[in-house]
Amino acid sequence: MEAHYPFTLPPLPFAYDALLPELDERTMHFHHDKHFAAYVDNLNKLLETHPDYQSWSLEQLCQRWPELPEDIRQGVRNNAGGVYNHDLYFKTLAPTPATAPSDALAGAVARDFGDLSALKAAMKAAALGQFGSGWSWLVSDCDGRLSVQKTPNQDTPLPLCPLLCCDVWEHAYYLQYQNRRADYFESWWLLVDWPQVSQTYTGHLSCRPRCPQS
Ligand code: MN3
Repeated sequence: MEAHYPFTLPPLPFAYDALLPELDERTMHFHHDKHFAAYVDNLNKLLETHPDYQSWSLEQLCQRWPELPEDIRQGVRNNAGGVYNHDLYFKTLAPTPATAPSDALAGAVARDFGDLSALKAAMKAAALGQFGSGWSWLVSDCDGRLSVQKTPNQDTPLPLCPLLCCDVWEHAYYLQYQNRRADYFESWWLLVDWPQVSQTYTGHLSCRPRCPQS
């Protein structure tokens, strides 16, 4: 993702039919080319007329939207979040067969959840417990402690470090799964790119860009 305005839509990192049978081509086209693209376009349109904020990074926009002028505040909150969340969502999906977390991440999962199936159960409970549209997250704090969160709409869990997210907006699954959010979650879980999630975790631990200096 670009550091600041103008933001660009990252290409889907795999073929549109690469996630079959778990996620179908039509869902990928609508989700990436229409929904994700719209968040990018809308965010750019909002910032186009506000040059003072064009140097803000995506993460700054996601966290500091309450400081913005009233006419773009809610729009930036929704669309910067939409860009941030979808960037991570597509980046952490992989067409390859199930892979495992790195030793570092697996150790943290064991410490903070017990095992991977307990983490899955926690993320599933967050996904199904999110009323209406939103997200289920695996996040790390500054000390590398993991937790699961849910956020409504396009809110992010920043400044906690997001490692993995499941989009539970109906647009993420309705074409293929209709109202069966639990079935969609089970399929999504099979597609998690654990090497990518592990790399984000390791990178977070080595630079901890969001931690206050102690
Ligand atoms: Mn979505």
